[in-house]
Amino acid sequence: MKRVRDVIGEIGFAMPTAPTLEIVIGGAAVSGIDHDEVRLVEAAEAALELARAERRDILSNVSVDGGGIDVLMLMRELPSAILSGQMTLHYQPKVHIRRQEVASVEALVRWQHPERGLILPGDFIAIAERSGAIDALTRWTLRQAIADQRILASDGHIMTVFLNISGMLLADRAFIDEACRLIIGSGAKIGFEITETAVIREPEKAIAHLEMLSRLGVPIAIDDYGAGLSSLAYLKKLPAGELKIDKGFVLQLTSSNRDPLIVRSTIDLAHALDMEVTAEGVETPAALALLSVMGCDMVQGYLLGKPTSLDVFRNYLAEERHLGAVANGRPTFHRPEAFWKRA
Ligand code: G
Ligand code: MN
Repeated sequence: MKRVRDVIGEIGFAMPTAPTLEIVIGGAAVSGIDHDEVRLVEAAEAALELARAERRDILSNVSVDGGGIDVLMLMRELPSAILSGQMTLHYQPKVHIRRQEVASVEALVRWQHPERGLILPGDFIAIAERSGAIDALTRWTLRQAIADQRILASDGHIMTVFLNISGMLLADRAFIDEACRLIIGSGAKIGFEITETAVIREPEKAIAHLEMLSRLGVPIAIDDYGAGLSSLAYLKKLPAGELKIDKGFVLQLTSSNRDPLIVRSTIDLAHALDMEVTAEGVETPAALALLSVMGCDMVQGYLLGKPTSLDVFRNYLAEERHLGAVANGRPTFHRPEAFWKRA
């Protein structure tokens, strides 16, 4: 069935001091009919945010293949894009259910391409790994996250910023040494999210490096649990304090028969291993309520907060503190759509 939903665009208005109306358009397009609509809307919103900031129209192409992402061209452009400031970090909160507070935050890298618009990590991380640019990209990410963590701390929000680390780098001693040096040297609270697949490539080295990081006080979270080749043997061996259940099990939590059983038993398993559990992809109050009853510790997802620029995230935290003070412990994390559209 062909759906006429190939382009989702939004129109924003910006009023400069002179009483003229200025219109900017941000939009995202994908070719073909088999696509992730959530991702498309997120790309459209990010394009609009950039369109407002730069006061020009931005259209981003989020096609995975065959629709314009030229792998070779991206591979060639990536090193200079890292150096010339085209990368940005977006931040998505992890909210602690019982404590009713933002416990930590995940940094997600985005490529703000001058012609192609926003490119999401799914489209360039594999390219970066293949071309060797992943090392420079992750070093940039780490430095930026350290600087941003210091800004959050100076606002009074002392929280760990978690980065996603590729399996290739986890086995790379030079990278790990540099990461330890930067983290210890800055005193910033930085954590790493790793997938089990990342460990499977070179398990001995990866586990030894993770143990080294953990001894230095860098928290480790296992990301996308259940999505790939999850192995109980690795779960036992990894020095991780947090297990993140993949959004694939959470998005249909309240409409599926099996997902609640899988999520429930994963929460119990992680707790038995002394880990805290984060559910990714929490989009509805019903899912949040069920996870809370199941004893899940933290939640992350569009219901609590979308990935946004550092400034929007700082506003979210400032507003959270303000709303929390007047709400007497009631959950205040939900924001109306308009909140995310403010630049
Ligand atoms: O692999 P990882 O789990 O780190 O992926 C994070 C990505 O998941 C983000 O880039 C974001 O686009 C997406 N995401 C975050 N929250 C939600 C959510 O509530 N629903 C859906 N469908 N995707 C989400
Ligand atoms: Mn992650």
